Amino acid sequence: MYVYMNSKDNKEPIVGLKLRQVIRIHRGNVRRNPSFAGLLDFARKDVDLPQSSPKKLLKGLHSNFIQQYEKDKGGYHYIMAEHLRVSGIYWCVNAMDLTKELHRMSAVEIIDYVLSCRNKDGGYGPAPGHDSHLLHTLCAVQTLIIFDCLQKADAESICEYVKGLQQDDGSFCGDLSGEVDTRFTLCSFATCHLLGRLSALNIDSAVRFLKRCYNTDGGFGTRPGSESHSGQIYCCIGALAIAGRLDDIDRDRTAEWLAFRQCDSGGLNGRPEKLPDVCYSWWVLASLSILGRLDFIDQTSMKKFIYACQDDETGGFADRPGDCVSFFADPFHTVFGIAALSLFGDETLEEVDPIFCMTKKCLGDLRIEMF
Ligand code: GRG
Repeated sequence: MYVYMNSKDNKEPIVGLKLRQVIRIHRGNVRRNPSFAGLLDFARKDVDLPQSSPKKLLKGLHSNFIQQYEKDKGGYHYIMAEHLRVSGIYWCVNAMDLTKELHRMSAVEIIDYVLSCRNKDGGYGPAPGHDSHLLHTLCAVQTLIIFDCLQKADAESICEYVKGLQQDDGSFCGDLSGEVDTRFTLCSFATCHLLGRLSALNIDSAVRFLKRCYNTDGGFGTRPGSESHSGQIYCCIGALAIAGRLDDIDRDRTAEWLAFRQCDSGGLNGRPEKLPDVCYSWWVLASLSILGRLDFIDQTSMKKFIYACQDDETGGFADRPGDCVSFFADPFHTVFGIAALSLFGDETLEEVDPIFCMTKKCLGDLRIEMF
C-alpha cells in the first residue's frame, strides 16, 4: 500500500482511514497516476468490454439456454460432460431456481438420474457406474434439496462415506485416489451440515488443517504452503462459517486480498496477474458476503462486466466478454454469473445463500445466519 501514500490525489494520511476507504483510494490512484502502481496496472491482464455488450440481465434467455441443455441429450456437449454430470445438473437446476424457472425442468427424471448415481460406499459419482466423489456427493444432496426431496437420500450412509475421507491431519480427500484439497473440506462440511450430521466429522481437526492453509497474504490455498486462490478462499471461508469458526481468521486481511482481485474492467480474477473470469464474481463476492465486506468491491463496474459476459443470442454466460471465436456460454459460468447478480440484490432473481450457493428459499432452516 506504500506506493500510493505520497500520491497527489490523496493528501489524507493512510493511518486512521478505514480499510475499505483505502482500497477505493488505491483503485482511483492506480487508474489515474503514472506511478509505480500504475505501471503494475499496465502489466496486469484484463479485457475490454465490447461496446455492443449486453447492459442488463437477459434472464429469459438464460432459462431457455439451460433448458436446452437438459433437452439435448444426444448433443456433443451433453455426451462429453458425463464425467461431471451430477455437478452439471446442480449448476442447471440451481440456475433455474435462481431465475424462478425451476418448474420448467423435468424434476422426476432428474431426481431419478441423480439417485441412480449413488454407489454402495454411500457416495455419489458423476454418472451411473462412476466412482463416488465428494464434489458429486454434495451436488447430489444440493439437487435433492432444490427439488425438496432430501428424504430420498440415505443421510447416514452419505455421512459415513464423507467421514471415511477425512485424514488424520483433518484434511479431506475428494475420493479414494487420495487427492487432498481445501475444496473437499467445504464439500464435506456442507454435505454433512445439509444432512443434519455435521458432528459426524472431526471439526476441530479439520479447522486446524484449514488454518495451516491460511497464508500471510490473507488468502488460502489448496494445501499448506500453496498459493492463495479466490476459489480456495471461498471454500475455506465457507467451511469456517459452517463450523462457526470465522473469528479464527483476520477478516479484513482476507477481504483486502479478495478486493484486489478486481480489474479495471470491473471483472474479478482468481489470483494476481490472471485474467478476470465471471465465475470469480461468485467465489470472491460470496466470500466477501460471508465476511460481511461486500462493499469492498465496486459493484457498478462489476455488474457491467457480468452483464457483458452474457450471450445475447443463445443465452448463457461465457467466462469473459470476447469476440465470437472465443466467446462460448456454458452452465458453469451461467449459474455463477447469475448467483453473483443475486448477491448484489437483483430483484428479478431469487435471493442466494453465500455459503451453499442455493436459493435461501429452498434452504429454509438449513441456512446459517452469520450476522
Ligand atoms: C458451491 C457450495 C459450493 C461448493 C463448491 C468445488 C467447490 C465447492 C468450489 C471450487 C472453488 C474453486 C477452486 C474455483 C475455481 C474454479 C476455476 C475456474 C479454476 C481455474 O483455475 P485456473 O488455475 O484459473 O485454471 P486461474 O483463473 O487461476 O488462471
